[in-house]
Amino acid sequence: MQTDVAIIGGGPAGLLLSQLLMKAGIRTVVLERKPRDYVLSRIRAGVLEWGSVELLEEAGVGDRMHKEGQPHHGCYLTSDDRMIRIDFLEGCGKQVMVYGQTEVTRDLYEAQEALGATILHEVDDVALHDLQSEAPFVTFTREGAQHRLDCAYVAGCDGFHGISRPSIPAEVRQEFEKVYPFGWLGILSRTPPVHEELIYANHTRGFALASMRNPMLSRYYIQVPLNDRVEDWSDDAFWEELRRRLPTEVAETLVTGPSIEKSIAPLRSFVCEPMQWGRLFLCGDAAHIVPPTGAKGLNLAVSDVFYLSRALKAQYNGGDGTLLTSYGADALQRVWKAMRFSWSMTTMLHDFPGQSAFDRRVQRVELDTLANSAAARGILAENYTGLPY
Ligand code: RFL
Ligand code: PHB
Repeated sequence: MQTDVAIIGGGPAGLLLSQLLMKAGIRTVVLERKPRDYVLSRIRAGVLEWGSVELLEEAGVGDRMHKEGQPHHGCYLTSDDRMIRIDFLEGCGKQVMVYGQTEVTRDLYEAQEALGATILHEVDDVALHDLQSEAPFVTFTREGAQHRLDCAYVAGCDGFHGISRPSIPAEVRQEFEKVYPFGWLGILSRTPPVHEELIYANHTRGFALASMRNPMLSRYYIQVPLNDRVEDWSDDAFWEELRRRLPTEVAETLVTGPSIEKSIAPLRSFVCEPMQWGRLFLCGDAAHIVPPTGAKGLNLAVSDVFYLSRALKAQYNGGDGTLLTSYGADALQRVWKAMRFSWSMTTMLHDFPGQSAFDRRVQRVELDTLANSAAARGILAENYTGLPY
């Protein structure tokens, strides 16, 4: 088997890259470890920066997003009963789109099918070879048989636990990591969202987030200790705890119902440098992880794909390899800004075990600054809606 770009991983990063490259006449093969239904059953991100919206439009998957997604012009940060609105339009003239990652992935699968893409599911034992040469190749097994895929470039889009990042020799890689001492327990329920905008709630009992997917589908999260298990949390216990952490006037309007998904995600900041080695280029969670507090994970995967698709198109369409050489450096500049933002949102809004009275006062001053300074709200709005590519 032969192609131009071998893409490891059929999550949002891999599918979007394949879609943009195929539209430019560049051949791709996507290798995905899981069945398609499994990939589509993962409930993850919910907020798209406007730059992500525009790249999805360019990829030809904007129609359903514009029909079913909800543009949001602001969000709230709250602390006990105090509500601070961050007006995105006033702060930076931009907005975000609330449209679930599950829907983005589904749209991409359908668009890929329409283009006749080669997406191989349930592949195992993927291994990358000769990445420093001009003729790298990928080996894998599928349905019991061994296969070899020859290519010119490999895109590592296989998430945090994939094989691409560890294919860069350990002595070349530098990894930066911060693990947070809590997780997020999230539920999805067929209930109307408690508020028309997202609410990020700081509370002495711990952080909470009220988000949504559509007018009859809500997504809520509460901060929980790392050793809590999903089985420890009944739906009733979840709703009671969420209610306590939201401002009273909001909590009073909360509509509850059975959860249709419930899971705990740990929080971590992680960056691998470099993001490229020879002919291997890492994209998305394969190269970096952010805590979800800034809604940046999926959006960073999309901006990496922007830089890599642009570089590959320049190489294939005009023989110019400059952007490929600078891919990692270009992507990392934006990655580190999102790292800082996600870390600062996480630090400002969560209750850290053992947090001192000093730390609490500093959190309070940060929230005061947002309440009192249009400039501070502008900076938050700029980062939340997405810095320019
Ligand atoms: P993905 O989505 O993890 O996709 C990687 C794909 O690669 C496949 N794969 C392999 N395929 C072949 N061979 C191998 N050896 C392979 N190993 C792995 C996997 O099966 C998978 O299909 O990475 P991608 O495309 O970079 O996209 C990144 C986003 O998915 C991610 O940043 C966000 O979902 C992060 N994230 C969240 N971000 C937000 O902005 N808001 C959220 O609420 C939010 N919640 C989450 C999240 C990530 C989570 N993870 C990764 C545990 C909740 C969770 C639980
Ligand atoms: C979500 O809807 O899942 C969501 C929204 C915003 C975040 C994190 C998660 O910051």
